[in-house]
Amino acid sequence: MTAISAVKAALAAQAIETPSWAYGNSGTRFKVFAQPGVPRSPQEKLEDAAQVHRHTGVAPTVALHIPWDRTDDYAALARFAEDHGVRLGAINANVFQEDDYRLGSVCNPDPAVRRKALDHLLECVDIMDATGSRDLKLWFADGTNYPGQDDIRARQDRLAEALEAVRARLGEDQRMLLEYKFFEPAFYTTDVPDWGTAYAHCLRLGPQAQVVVDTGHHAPGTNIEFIVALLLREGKLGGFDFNSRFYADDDLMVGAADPFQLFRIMYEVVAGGGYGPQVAFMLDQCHNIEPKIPAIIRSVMNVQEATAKALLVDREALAKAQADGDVLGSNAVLMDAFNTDVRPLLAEVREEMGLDADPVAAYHRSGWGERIAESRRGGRQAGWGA
Ligand code: LRH
Ligand code: MN
Ligand code: MN
Repeated sequence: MTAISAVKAALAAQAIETPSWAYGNSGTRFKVFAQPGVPRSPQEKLEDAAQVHRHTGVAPTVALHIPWDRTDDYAALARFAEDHGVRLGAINANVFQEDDYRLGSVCNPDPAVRRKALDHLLECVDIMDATGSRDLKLWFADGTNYPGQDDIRARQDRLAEALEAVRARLGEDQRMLLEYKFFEPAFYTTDVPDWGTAYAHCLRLGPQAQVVVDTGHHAPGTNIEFIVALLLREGKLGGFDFNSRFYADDDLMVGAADPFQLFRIMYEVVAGGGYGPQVAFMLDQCHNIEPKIPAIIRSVMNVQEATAKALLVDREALAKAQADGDVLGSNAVLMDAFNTDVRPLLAEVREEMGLDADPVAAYHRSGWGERIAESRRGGRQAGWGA
């Protein structure tokens, strides 16, 4: 049995990155409902992210999305973050919201559009240099809607060429994380539809290229923990975009749809040696009808709970049951951990970190929500649908 002190230390050291776009008015596809007090600038998003870290103690970094977080001086933005007790995390590129990208970005048949997209990706690496960010996160909306629309293999060649140009621009300590998504917005072919395609590109690109698993980007029934185990085994799991999906790419609170799946994923991370800074634990969510900051705090807590359960798995007992071919016994070991109520343990961890045992209640008591509703007028849409 893992010593409880080691479990607590591992939980206290966890780092979950929150996305800047979750703080703004954003929602994936339909109406975006405006909320009072939403940030009007990247700085205000960082102020909100700082509240999440202040109450949870495990959300020290914030991912940016360019151009949603465009600003004149990224080094100054990084200093602003630090002054507020957080740091800037992954830089998310965006080559999917301009008219030029109707037929794709880096896979577009038009070399001028490909150049424009590549220039944006390279600009994102410049931004990383200024912010001190380690990771560039790449998601491409590229694909085709109709059979025959474009040449599938030529598009892969164009993709490989752009990725190689980005890789060549990375600094020694920087990485590129390639995200896949099985459909949408393209419906016939998607240029990076699955982990296999992302893996094949990352393998060619070398050690600085890693796959990122967005938990919302799979067909129903996909065994995501298998993908996680395999990528970790190959040294190619760069990180997660955590969220929940009931149907497609819903971007709902992680752990809301299927906490058991989240536990199974975290167990593979822990068992595969991926619980550390080499795997980035990022949220990629939007909060359209629910208050945003408490929703992000809740999401962080959901990841913590799944992690605590994964850390509590009695690995020795499990290995023994597996070696004995004890099907029910090994399953019972995992289920015992999953069925443990870890909330008291996490409350203790928080108190030992000098935090309130209940981050959501502490946030509500702080009055931050009321203060920003009063002081920030005219918050703008900050992401999808912008
Ligand atoms: C695409 C995606 C990708 C984007 C983010 C806003 O669906 O998951 O990570 O950058 O949403
Ligand atoms: Mn994502
Ligand atoms: Mn997504």
